[in-house]
Amino acid sequence: MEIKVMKKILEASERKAEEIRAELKKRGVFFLNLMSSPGSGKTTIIERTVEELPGLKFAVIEGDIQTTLDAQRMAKLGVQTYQINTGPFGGDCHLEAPWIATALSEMDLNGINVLFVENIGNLVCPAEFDIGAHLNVVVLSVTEGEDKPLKYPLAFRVSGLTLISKTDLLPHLDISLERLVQNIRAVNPKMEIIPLSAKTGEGFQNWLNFLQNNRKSLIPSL
Ligand SMILES: Nc1nc2c(ncn2[C@@H]2O[C@H](COP(=O)(O)OP(=O)(O)O)[C@@H](O)[C@H]2O)c(=O)[nH]1
Ligand SMILES: [Mg+2]
Repeated sequence: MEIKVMKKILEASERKAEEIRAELKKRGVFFLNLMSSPGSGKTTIIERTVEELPGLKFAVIEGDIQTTLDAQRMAKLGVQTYQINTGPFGGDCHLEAPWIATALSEMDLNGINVLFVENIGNLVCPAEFDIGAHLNVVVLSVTEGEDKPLKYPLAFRVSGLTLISKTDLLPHLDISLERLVQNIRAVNPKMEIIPLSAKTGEGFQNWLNFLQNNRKSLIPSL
């Protein structure tokens, strides 16, 4: 009986994810789900992306167990932001499609081109839940070590793009970018990989181009 109920909940969540994906595509909104360990640079990447692409209108859903700190950073940029805190509801370490649907129903999506979800910081739970994004993105900073794609493979399997962040720190670390890329490809041979630094801007244009190109291929009317 319990198993039956669990299956029903998961099926409902998956159906909701499909609905979100279809609805946002119809409305011309490209939806990206950013997943990573805490502190890999997700918020900083979103901030710089918003600043570098003034021609696009962004909306952000921030997922955190506690605080509205990241939402406050977004609000400073004038970006419409919706905060989901899981702390009061048991402190879940991921977001789920029905919560995203609720957030979207309370947001004004008119004229929005790109929606970012900044998922809750960890490389485990968020990967298990389809939240209806058109693209899952892993952000992996160079300080996390070469072995993380092998240790946390699911996040890399369900994502289409890895942003290797904080490349400005490479000269200070004993990490091989080449081996890190090899490990990502060992888990997901089709993964797109863009190394970048949101601090210096190195590689950032490659990410902006990727974002624009994928938005255009998702929404053919552009
Ligand atoms: N050196 C360096 N530090 C960065 C870079 N991007 C972010 N940081 C720093 O990393 C810390 C965590 O960044 P944040 O964007 O809050 O990470 P999040 O937890 O994934 O959202 C902050 O102190 C940032 O200033 C980068 O490209 N290079
Ligand atoms: Mg953040």
